[in-house]
Amino acid sequence: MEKTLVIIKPDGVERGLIGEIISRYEKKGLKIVACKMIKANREILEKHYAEHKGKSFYEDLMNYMMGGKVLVMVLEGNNVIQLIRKMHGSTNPIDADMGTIRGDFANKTTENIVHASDSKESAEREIMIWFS
Ligand code: FUP
Repeated sequence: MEKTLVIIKPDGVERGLIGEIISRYEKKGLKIVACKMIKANREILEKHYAEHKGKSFYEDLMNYMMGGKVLVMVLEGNNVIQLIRKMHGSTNPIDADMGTIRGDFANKTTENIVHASDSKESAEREIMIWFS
């Protein structure tokens, strides 16, 4: 069964949106097969966001992700990678459709509440980073 890595980012945790977000996954029939709440350090985030190193938003992104606890999960289900990306909505909340998590709850690209793997390769890599 397909798996993906999901992170509820510090603003989602701080704002008390964990229950709301997880309930959407569960209602969609997706299964949480691993879950932990941690304060991410720079080392793990550098691995996770390696593709963005050097970009203009990289430091802001790192600081934001280190600014509070995150809830990291592995979700399992049919086509879970694409489904979760659809449920999260576009990276920039201005482009995210209403009814998606970012469309409903976010107003900034940096603080966009959730992360999900974008391909099978990313999912495998990210699950190894956070749950090895
Ligand atoms: P996503 O796959 O939707 O999480 O988006 P990306 O991998 O492109 O970006 C990762 C994170 O970097 C985003 F969630 C927010 C941040 N980001 C910015 O702050 N500004 C940008 O222009 C692009 C991304």
